[in-house]
Amino acid sequence: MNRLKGKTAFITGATAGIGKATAQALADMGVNLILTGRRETLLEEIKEKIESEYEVKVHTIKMDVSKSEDIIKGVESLPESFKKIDILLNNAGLALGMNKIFENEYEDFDQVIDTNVKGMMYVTKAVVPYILENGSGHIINLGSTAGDAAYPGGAVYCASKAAVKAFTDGLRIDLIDKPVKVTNIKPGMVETDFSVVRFKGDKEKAKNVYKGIEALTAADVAEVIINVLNLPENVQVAELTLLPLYQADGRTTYRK
Ligand code: 8X3
Repeated sequence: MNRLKGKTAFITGATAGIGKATAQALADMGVNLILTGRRETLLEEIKEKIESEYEVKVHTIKMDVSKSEDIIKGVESLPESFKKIDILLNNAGLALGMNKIFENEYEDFDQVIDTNVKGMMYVTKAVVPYILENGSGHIINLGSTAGDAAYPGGAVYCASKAAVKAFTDGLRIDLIDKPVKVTNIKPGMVETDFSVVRFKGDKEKAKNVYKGIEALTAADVAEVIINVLNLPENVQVAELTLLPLYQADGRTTYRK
């Protein structure tokens, strides 16, 4: 059953990885999209591709989620037909470096926390009033197994994902008297350009992260998100952990 057709979703970090895969999967369900990201050309390419392949409308906003003024401007300039928002996917996020905390760069702390934590908060604050105006909706925040337990070299990233958990729970509490679902999706290993970004372009290092194990794909995570969004009205998934077969938790993998 498709309960999503005709709805509108707002996605951050839509130009790559899980954000892009979920945009495509939602379009396949007949969901109109507001795609946001920092790379305008990529946003336009994705819009064109999706509008040519699916019967949906796509609006793009070039914005950096760590800049509240970008978000306010982008959301205020939404065309009337995109103001009825049903779904918010707070997906934009990154890790930078895998050194010991005291060997990491201050700038990297800022970028990770500003994007993963403050960005999620800013976008939520800006978009929730539209969801409430619309009547009902669903907010999905991209957490991680990294938010459940820290791992070596992951202190800042893991802290940011632990914050996603606490924020998601707090938001669900704040929306208790409204017909709005709030979910924390926590994937384990997903092979996207996540590790390439983390290792600042070092593809060899990035590849090693997934050596001997078949990681999840962005499309796998997108499929789970669609299923969570498509549940009956009274079913609210608070938190969902998804792992590839040979991963047991954020720190335990079996590599062949
Ligand atoms: C990404 C999962 O294991 O690379 O959120 O930290 S991990």
